[in-house]
Amino acid sequence: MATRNVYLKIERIPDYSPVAPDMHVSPPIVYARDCMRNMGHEDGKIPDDEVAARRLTALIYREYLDPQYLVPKPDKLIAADVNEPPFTRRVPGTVIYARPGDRLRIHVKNGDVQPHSFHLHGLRYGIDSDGSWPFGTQSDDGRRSDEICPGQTWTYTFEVTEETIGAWPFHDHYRNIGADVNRGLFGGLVVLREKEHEQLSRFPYPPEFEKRVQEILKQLEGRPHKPQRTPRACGSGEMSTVAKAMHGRMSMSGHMGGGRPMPGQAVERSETPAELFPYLVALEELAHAPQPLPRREHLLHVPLFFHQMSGFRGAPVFQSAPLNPGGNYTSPKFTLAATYKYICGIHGASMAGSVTVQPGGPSTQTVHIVDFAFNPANVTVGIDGQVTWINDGPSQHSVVESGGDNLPSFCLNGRSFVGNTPTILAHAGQRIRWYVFNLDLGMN
Ligand SMILES: [Cu+2]
Repeated sequence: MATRNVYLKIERIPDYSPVAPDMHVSPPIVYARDCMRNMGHEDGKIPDDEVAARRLTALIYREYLDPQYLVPKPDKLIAADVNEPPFTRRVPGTVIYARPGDRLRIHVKNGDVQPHSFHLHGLRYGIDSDGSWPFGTQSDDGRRSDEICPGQTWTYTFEVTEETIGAWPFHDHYRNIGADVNRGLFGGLVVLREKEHEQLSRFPYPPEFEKRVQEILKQLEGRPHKPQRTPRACGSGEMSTVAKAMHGRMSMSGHMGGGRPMPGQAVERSETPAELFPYLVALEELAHAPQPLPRREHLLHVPLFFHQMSGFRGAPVFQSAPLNPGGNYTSPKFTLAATYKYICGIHGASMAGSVTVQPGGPSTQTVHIVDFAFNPANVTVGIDGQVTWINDGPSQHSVVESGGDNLPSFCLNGRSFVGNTPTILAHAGQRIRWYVFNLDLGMN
């Protein structure tokens, strides 16, 4: 059997909206669409408050090309999906193609702040590669197959045989599997005969790009490694809310490397070596550009995942700038029935209020801000209503919606509503093969 190594890293995608996964898009991609013009979307668009209400911190298995997890694999999930976001903002993270005769060694590194695992259906494996908690195994150094702690890695081994030709899902199987699968922590493995691999689309790297990257990776291999910080033991307590918020902000800054690990931050950010930096920047840019469609005589491979996306929403649905005395702020139009809690961004949760949006409510409401309260603290508006805050106090204040559970979304490949979901562009007469994965666990 030929051994093939696959490198997956569990990573978060902050502020992911299944109706607008990527903010930096260029035509033909247009997100926040509903081409079926469902209720509330009669103009074919999804309003801003709904785009925000569907946001969550997504989790994915991102595939890398090297054992140091430095260079992400940029290939699209569906080459012919003209709506697919780049690998940086994509759910699920990857689809792996294998062939009979492969011995797959899937190295899973946990870059999240909670433990996770990896569980694959369909292929043959030993008990050390099952990954379903609490039936895992433990290595001599204390790592577990069913509980990969933040910063740790586990290697799962699978044998690919003739009988396993087909499409198989994988997903996190640590404790609360519903919650993490519903954040995007799943993917697919497709076993194809050798000859079918020739027609798989590949990422259009510029000439010499791959060669140069491989050379740099090779040089880096010889370099002495910085001592790894001992990964924090599982069950040693959750991160504080502040540490979590700091971690979130750090990952949102989008810089590769540079930042020093913050106190309380469970995951060490691997520092991107300077030599690689321009290549990774170029890779991201290329992945944002439209890519050539597969040739007419090639079969289109279309892996499609049905699933839900639900989880914690960190990004506020509404938020003012700091308001000087006498200043005011008007919310966006609220199009969804919901209750939003908010606080003063300057003085914190001791100044709190709520906005309830319900059909039949008034179209406007005014809230007076004084030192140190919102008056009235709780207001109700109708659909398409707006709230205006006026700072009547002597101090500066602000209005920040405090987040909570998101509005759950039914998705195809991490995206919701026609116009955002996969849009397959094929040549007349071209054959399409659909691989359909049902990851809808029906748990909420
Ligand atoms: Cu205040």
